[in-house]
Amino acid sequence: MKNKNLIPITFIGVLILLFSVSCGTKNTGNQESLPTSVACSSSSENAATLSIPDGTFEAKKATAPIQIDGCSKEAIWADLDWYGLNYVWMGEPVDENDYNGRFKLAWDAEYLYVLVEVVDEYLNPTLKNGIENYWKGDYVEVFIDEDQSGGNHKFNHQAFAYHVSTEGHAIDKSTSEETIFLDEHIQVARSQEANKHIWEMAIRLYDQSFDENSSKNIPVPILKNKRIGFSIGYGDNDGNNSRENFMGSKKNHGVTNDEGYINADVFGSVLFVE
Ligand SMILES: [Ca+2]
Ligand SMILES: [Ca+2]
Ligand SMILES: [Ca+2]
Ligand SMILES: [Ca+2]
Repeated sequence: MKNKNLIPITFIGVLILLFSVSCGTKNTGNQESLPTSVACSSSSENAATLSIPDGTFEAKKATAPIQIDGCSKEAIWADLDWYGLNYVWMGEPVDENDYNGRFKLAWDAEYLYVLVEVVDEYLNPTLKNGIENYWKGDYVEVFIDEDQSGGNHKFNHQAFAYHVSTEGHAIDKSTSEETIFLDEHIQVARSQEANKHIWEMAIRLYDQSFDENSSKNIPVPILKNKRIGFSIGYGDNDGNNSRENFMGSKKNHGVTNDEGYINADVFGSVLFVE
């Protein structure tokens, strides 16, 4: 007797295989670089790229779920203009093959969503030489100050400087001055098409009561018209065992443009709008 389930199961298997080739999977760590030549970008060629010197941005409310898979297929990503991620914070000016970056922002009650598109001719694993080198790139750095209080946050959690690694970790300093993973704060997935890299992230907001030794931390819900402290940067390592460039979303980011990991006063902001 023929197995009537054979065709549907085979069909579903093919669908799963196709999906796994075209997109990455949601993860919070240990992600390898995805295959090249994936085609999962939205068509937003006509979108403008806005450079905003004082780093004040708006995030638009998502009315449909956003899947963190490194693919910008969701309709909202095609709707939004880009923000430039090209202020030189450290290093020499770059040509557009070495580096060019831009990003989009969306939100719902649970997450700030960030879509980062970076042209980078060489992607270096962030943690190749161990956790002590987490800031040496390549990585995306997301600065969040949930209550926009400003002030020192180097070894406390009233604000965060998440170093999001190529492996999918969110890294910052603990109150005991150790380097730790805060992977529950950020889901991230990447995709790559030739030298263009997409980093899609969903970020939970935590306030100063966050305790790295507790498993019972409660994220702060996001509300319309709320404004938070925010900046974003990219550390570009092209194989010379160092961060050759640090590029950012805001023209000035404090002393030598490298104060964000200590002082939330220098952050720009995001306003959550509908
Ligand atoms: Ca997606
Ligand atoms: Ca580069
Ligand atoms: Ca704060
Ligand atoms: Ca690089």
